[in-house]
Amino acid sequence: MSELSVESIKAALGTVWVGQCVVYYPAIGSTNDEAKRLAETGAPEGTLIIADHQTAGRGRLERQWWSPPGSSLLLSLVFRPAFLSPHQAHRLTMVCSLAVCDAVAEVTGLAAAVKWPNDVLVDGRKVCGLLAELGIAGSQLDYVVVGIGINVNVDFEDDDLPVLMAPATSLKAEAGREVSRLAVLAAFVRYVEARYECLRAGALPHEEWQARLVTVGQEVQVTMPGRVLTGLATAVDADGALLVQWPDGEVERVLAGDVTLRGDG
Ligand code: BT5
Repeated sequence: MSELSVESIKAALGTVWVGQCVVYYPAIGSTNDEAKRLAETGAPEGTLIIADHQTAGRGRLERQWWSPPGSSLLLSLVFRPAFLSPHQAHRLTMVCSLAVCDAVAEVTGLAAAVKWPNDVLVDGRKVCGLLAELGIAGSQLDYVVVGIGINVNVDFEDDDLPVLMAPATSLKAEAGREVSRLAVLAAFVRYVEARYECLRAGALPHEEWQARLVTVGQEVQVTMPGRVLTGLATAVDADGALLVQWPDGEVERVLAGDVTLRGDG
């Protein structure tokens, strides 16, 4: 029996506005697609779209997000951050990935880290991916949908695992016990709300985010359209761009593209 339902989610959440409007699906293509559809038809800020199973879960660049039914947290949140401009939208990914780290620590005691730009790792393996998608009206943000997939009780050994780009793990595998998806969800949503209120009040999350980034201080291979370069990741800036120093000493802001840590395989 699934532990997720609108009733169980509403009973578990102690937030003021994040998740107060909940849309739950036993199965759906992608919660991000549904969140964007709802955002475009006026869904209020904080709307939570959550599913037990996704048949077309997406990562960046149309990559697949894989999850066995009933094993994961698969959700999207609708934000309407009128106080941010489009190039500042990555701040929401920072807020949400820090909230994932907070929730993982609170519920399991595990220490989570972040891999630029949108992964959460436990013990060096990917436990969560985030996918932010923007709705822009004119030159302003109409909405930002942040999709979050957390491997809560995924059995990577037992399940019919596809080929993944990097090592993956689940909270169950790392904690050595089943983990309540509702407990992780409730903690996550509470931390998102608190962190978003700080962002709205003008506090920037990038220094705390940088302290959590495994990427900073590492040699990274940067794959950008038409070129692959290796350099040293030295910091992130307020908008979440990675500052990479090339061998000739020049520093470049890397915004898009893929960063591979040396030794990722
Ligand atoms: C991401 O993309 O990591 C963002 C994933 C976001 C998924 C959520 S689920 C709820 C919402 N609805 C959606 O449709 N999406 C969001 P990216 O950095 O591009 O990484 C994708 C890559 O991660 C894939 O190509 C695989 O190699 C790997 N991957 C797929 N499923 C995984 C899993 N369960 N655990 C770890 N790695 C996985």
